[in-house]
Amino acid sequence: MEHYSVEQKIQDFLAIIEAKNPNEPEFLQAVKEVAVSVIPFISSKKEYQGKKLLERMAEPERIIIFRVPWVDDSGEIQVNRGFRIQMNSAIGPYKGGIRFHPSVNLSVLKFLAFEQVFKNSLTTLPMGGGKGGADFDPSGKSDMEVMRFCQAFMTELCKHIGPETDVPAGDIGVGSREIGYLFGQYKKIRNEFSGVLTGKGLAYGGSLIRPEATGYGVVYFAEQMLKTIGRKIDGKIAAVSGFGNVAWGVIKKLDQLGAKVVTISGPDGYVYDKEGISGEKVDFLLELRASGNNRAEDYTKKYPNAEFHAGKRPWEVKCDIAFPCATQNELDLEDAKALVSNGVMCVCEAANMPSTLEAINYLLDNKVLFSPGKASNAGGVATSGLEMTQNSIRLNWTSEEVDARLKEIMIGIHRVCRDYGKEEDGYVNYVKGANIAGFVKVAEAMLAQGIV
Ligand code: NDP
Ligand code: 2IT
Repeated sequence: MEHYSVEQKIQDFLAIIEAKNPNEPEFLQAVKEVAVSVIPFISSKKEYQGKKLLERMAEPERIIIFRVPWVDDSGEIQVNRGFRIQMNSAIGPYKGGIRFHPSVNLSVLKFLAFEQVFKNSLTTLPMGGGKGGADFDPSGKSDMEVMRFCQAFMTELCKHIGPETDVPAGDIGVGSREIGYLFGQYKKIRNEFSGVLTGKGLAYGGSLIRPEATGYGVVYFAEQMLKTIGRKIDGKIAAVSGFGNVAWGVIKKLDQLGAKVVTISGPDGYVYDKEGISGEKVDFLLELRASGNNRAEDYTKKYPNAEFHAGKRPWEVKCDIAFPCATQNELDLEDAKALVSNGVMCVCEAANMPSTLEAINYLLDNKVLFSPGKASNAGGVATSGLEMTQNSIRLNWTSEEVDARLKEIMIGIHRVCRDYGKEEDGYVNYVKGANIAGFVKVAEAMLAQGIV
């Protein structure tokens, strides 16, 4: 055994995960990224050895898959597939978003639930990890179709969640409208008004700043990263992808802090606005998203000085700081090379796993400041945690109070990532730092609770 190298341990571990989870490329990608950082750490700690901690973390505690039948506006019956992955409850009730998108499948939700466990641990709040969703495509659906779908989805999901068990929230395709319909149906069936969901409207238990929180948190994190090299957000050129909830929050805060945001993107291509997306243009992003067209190109109808690049990603534009805010694997090796050759200093992930493993390794090798989503986008779920606290104490905090707590949490996450991720030459590997720091709290709780 003494010649059993760490490299070999990683290979053997991944071979088992791969055999157990065939046809799940996104899940394997997420596990691999964590294993490469965490297995060497486990090997260096006697108390963690032989406990199968990572093996246990990579196996969901429970997966619920269910039929979601509903009737569309033309009277036709539609059948979708619903999921909830209850990944790990060692440090608190399962917590994580719900995604409605045609690309949703078991692999995508398992990768998201796995990431969520580490992310929630990093927030320091008592939240386990989970994720759910459906292969429902909200684009082009009427408001009443979305309502009927949400009701059908919750009719089954409500048997498996609760404020002390599992607390879902929004994600791609699930915003305040959907959370409202989901909450209404839960309350009707369970006859219980509780903090079972976060991202709720202000009138029924929501928290101020939750809509902005993911994006604001990302920029607070980027501020801390830049500070380590003596730089500021002010005056920087920023490239952003997506134009959804997270992209909006990122752009709003970057604009406030004096950066010039020059891109947004959608599934159709990207927009380059050399004058900068600021002021009323930031508010227009909300309208653009609410239109349900999913076309970034529509921005140029309102602001004709901006250019649209069909079928392309924004990473070819020269920028100082880059924020992928759309979806998984939207920044690959070629994109990473383009960013580096254009002199990017910081790539801060806002979406979940937007960069491929090859892209991450290239950015790390080139000593770019790079932060994984599980660290830099944790402000969304952290503020969900603050919403749960306000629901429990039956009080509402002011925007200033929530924002101050969010900022403090992001600074704390940055600090632990730096502490665990600092390399001999002083470069901070935030991927390693986030994985190890996120792992430790969950591991300690699991060890204390026995083999369950
Ligand atoms: P939104 O639904 O508001 O926006 C998502 C954007 O990404 C849309 O423009 C969407 O367009 C686009 N998109 C989605 N899937 C694809 C795809 N396969 N290819 C190209 N574009 C795509 O979602 P959010 O802003 O909430 O989420 C964005 C990212 O941030 C996701 O990775 C999410 O998991 C992550 N995140 C969200 C948090 C939150 O609090 N909301 C918290 C932390 C992370 P379209 O619908 O047309 O595909
Ligand atoms: O990916 C995420 O962290 C989210 N979609 C937010 C989850 C939450 O429970 O607020």
